[in-house]
Amino acid sequence: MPRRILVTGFEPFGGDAVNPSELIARDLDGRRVGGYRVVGRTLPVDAHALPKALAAALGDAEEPDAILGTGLAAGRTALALERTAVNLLDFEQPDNAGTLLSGAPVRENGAAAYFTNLPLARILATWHQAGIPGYVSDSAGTYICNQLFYEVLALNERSIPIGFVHLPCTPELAIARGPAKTPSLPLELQRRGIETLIEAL
Ligand code: PCA
Repeated sequence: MPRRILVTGFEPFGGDAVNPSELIARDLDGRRVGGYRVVGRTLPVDAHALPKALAAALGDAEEPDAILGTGLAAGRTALALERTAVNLLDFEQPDNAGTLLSGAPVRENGAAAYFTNLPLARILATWHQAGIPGYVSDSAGTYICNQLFYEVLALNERSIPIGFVHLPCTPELAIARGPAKTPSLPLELQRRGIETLIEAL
């Protein structure tokens, strides 16, 4: 039986028509990538609903052998491999349920932060060899993506590989937001970046 990797994306938020992370997670669902069978799921941009939706996705993936979260971070210039998740929810904009959290913990009495256990240097080298621009980011922010990343790292009792990638806008999103100030990469290249990362695990 191939190993299973849970790949999560997020629904659109903040006025964007689509979220590339959702499109990629959907596209990869059920596919074989590297040594893994992908279980691709979309999560809500909703701080209160997220833990339950994550539990359901983890159930679908039946104790996955790896987890890769993905989300959109408009303004990023390339694929951003996140190193750190922090125990902080401090939103600049409400989530899709209208919740605006300030200075709240992801988990009461949780560790201040967690690091990913992915092989960052190897993934970067593999990306660059494959012509995919990517870099290591030291902050996944303090919004819903950081919440997910923190939750999956906090739950990691079996020490499986867990990572998170922030994606830039697609060209379509950049055009809608104002192309003079919004960097973008084609969805196809972003998808190949996610596949290449899974192959490098
Ligand atoms: N990006 C947001 C939440 C959902 C998403 O795709 C974030 O960076 O927190």
